[in-house]
Amino acid sequence: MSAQPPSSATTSSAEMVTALVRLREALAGVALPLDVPGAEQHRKTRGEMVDQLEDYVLPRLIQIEAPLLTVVGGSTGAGKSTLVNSLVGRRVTEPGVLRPTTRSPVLVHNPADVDWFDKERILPGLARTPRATGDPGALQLVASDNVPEGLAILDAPDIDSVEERNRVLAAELLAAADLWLFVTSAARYADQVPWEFLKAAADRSTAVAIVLDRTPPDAVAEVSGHLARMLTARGLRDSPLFAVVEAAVDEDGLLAPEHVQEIRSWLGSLAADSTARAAVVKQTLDGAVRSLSRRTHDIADAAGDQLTMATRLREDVDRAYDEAIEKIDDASADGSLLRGEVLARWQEFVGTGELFRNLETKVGWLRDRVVGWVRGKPMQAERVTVAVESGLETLILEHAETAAERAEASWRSVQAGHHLLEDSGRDLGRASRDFRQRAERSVRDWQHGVLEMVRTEGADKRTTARFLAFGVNGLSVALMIVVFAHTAGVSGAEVGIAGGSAVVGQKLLEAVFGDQAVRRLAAAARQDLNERVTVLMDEERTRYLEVLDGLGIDAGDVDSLRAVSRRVDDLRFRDSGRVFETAAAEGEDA
Ligand SMILES: Nc1nc2c(ncn2[C@@H]2O[C@H](COP(=O)(O)OP(=O)(O)OP(=O)(O)O)[C@@H](O)[C@H]2O)c(=O)[nH]1
Ligand SMILES: [Mg+2]
Repeated sequence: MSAQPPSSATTSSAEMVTALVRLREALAGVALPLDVPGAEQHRKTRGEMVDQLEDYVLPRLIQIEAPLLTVVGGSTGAGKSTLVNSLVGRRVTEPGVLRPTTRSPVLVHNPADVDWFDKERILPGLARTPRATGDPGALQLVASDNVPEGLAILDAPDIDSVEERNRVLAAELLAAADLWLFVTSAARYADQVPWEFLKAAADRSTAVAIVLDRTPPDAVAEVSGHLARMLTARGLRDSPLFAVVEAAVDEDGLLAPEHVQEIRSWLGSLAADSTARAAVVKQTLDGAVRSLSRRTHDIADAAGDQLTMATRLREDVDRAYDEAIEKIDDASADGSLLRGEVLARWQEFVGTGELFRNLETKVGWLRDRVVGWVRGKPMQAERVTVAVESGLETLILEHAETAAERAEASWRSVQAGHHLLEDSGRDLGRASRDFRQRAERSVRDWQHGVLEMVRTEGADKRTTARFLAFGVNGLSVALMIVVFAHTAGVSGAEVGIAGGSAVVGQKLLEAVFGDQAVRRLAAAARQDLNERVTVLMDEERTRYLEVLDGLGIDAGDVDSLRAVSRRVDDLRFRDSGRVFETAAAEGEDA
């Protein structure tokens, strides 16, 4: 072939090829993993679209002069294989009594056209074979002089097969056809499945010819009249309709040539007329591209539904864990930790008795005296630390369990979340196995941090009698107690036993560091605890979020799908405008 400067037509088709390759990538790349309503259908549609782009649209666009591929499709036992054999004039594909018969597609072409049908060019998913294999993953190629150059005939499996593999393959082959030779029989022509296919063909303006096969001679007029009306009503008025009467087959299973003569000569004249052939190809190809671009918006909608569901599932998790963090923060400051062991050990440390009897009336006076009353006892300070550690751990653990349960329950309440939990293979409804250990470490680190805070704050006070009286340990447990009563309104008349205990801590610290410093230290210690709890909970939250992130749902998918579809449409409109301009220019010349 001699090199030619690219004409505007080849430039435009090159742009269209690029746009369709992008469309293929965008479709293949979009993640539709969540089981939202309609997802299964959308995944199927997406698969068919990708297949059609690879099997037919792209190869056809790149090799616009390739032979016209006629796919013979229809219901099981309609007589497709018999028809193909009769058209070719010899037994190239097995007809049969057992249904379904044809499992492996057979493509019959003129010997001169052989190069057009290798695997690199069309239907790349099917291995090529020169002989019958019965393998649905193989395409048998048969060369025959009885098939005109420029036109090939493919015998497909049944569209309504009991075998799914057959149905899927039949649909894939029809999607790769330039022309459908759709075979139905007098007995079956009103069936639903064939009409679903024909409707899809009409929607996509696929070129279709109908063969009404195996019709008793005396019923031909009536049945074909009825069928013609059905075709008209379903948007296929322009499709040629051929009737083949029920006649005996010879020992090779072939019908006498005169019975298929009409179809044969129609196909022959189509093959001979390059303009007519190009028109058929263009009709089907344009229809396929238009339909692909339209359906891309459905897939974009589906991608949007995925995103909405993923967002909802993410919010479920965030709500559960944010609430856990908030509740722990509340509970660690509203006095609720000043109970049980913590309270008992603290009281042991600071002593009770007279101090508390005087509290209500003598809060102001207390500050100066408290140091005198309370005796720092290192052993007891240590016990308070241990009690605080276990109280905090229990609090954190409880909320981690609750958050895990809540997140799981809200996922379980929708099918998409339910399946995600099943597929994750993890027990997300409980806190992580090592959570207790991590919580312990975290609480101890916090306590250590509090100790450091007190140590730093007291750097220049280390030698004062008050500081020495309680030591860093005693003052830091006091600070923890103050944190635990931070929001409890512990002052003056509101004090209860627990509050009273906190007041002692407060006064003690104030006596050493001053009011302002105590407020600052308590706020910092509380903040530090909150940060550590947040880290712990975020690690727990991540288990769920990893499941979501692993799905590959990309917020950009919706827009990129719509953008590639628009690009295809723009090129379609521009190209159809160009055809129109060319036609107009030709009109002027004439
Ligand atoms: N007498 C007669 N028998 C026919 C005719 N067409 C098909 N048959 C018989 O009907 C049976 C099925 O025909 P096939 O050509 O295998 O049908 P098919 O549509 O290819 O069937 P599948 O491959 O299963 O989808 C075979 O036994 C054929 O011999 C016909 O026009 N006349
Ligand atoms: Mg068959």
